[in-house]
Amino acid sequence: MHLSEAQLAEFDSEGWLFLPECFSAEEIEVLRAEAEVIYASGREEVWRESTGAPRTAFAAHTYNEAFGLLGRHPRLVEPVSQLFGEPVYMHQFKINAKAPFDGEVWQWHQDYGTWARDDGMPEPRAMNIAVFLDEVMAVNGPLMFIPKSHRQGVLAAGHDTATTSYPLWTLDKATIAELVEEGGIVAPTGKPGSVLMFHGNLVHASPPNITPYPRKIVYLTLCAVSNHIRKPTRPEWIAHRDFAPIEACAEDALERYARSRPKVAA
Ligand SMILES: O=C(O)CCC(=O)C(=O)O
Repeated sequence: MHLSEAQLAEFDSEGWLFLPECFSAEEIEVLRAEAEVIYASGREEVWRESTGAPRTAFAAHTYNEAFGLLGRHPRLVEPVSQLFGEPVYMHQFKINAKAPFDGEVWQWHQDYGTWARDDGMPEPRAMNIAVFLDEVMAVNGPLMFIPKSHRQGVLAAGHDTATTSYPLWTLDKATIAELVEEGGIVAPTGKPGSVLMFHGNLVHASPPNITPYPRKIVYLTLCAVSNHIRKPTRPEWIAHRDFAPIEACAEDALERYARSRPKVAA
């Protein structure tokens, strides 16, 4: 998938891009079913909320065939390589659950703040490209972005290890109020299969999900190969050490896998 000049200009100006319904219902259905199996497993890579509900599952592309294909999918890998002008490797891979009723907040933060401080990533030449596995609605804990905030560079942050089970470098209220004054807040919503990509310095958050509606999103954190991390402090399954360029799978690989595999009970 190739980004147009207009999309590149929009990304540069706003810091994010929404690409509606890039994956078919058949491709998404297999990923959704596999995600539930992973959440129900006792794997150490599945991080939980204080209630025990799943919060995120790391590194599923390394042990699950369907997510392995998604992690190499040309619809995700190509636009990010295009933006960076070089091949990319997988820095992090996670399936965030934002579970019905129990999905907790993700505080205001910049992703690159964590990649730089915790992983020793030299430059913000990495970004999340996310695939909606469920419909993302205004009410079920959508991602919220402060448009244009990626132009601020790395902002001062504090290491919050208390608010949720997942430590994060978060921004203070005064900084958020100032940025919102300028850029406002947007919360992109859309059908399963839609894709969101956003700059590593774009300030974002998501509120708790107190509804019965699920809101699973898969995040591929793709990093320019020359920008690989230098000083990792987190486990390999959170900040990967395999800096080999991703070789994209065939355009229809996930679709063929979905058609060939036996049904997984959700
Ligand atoms: O999935 C979410 O709601 C937020 C995830 C997020 O902010 C992140 O991965 O940096």
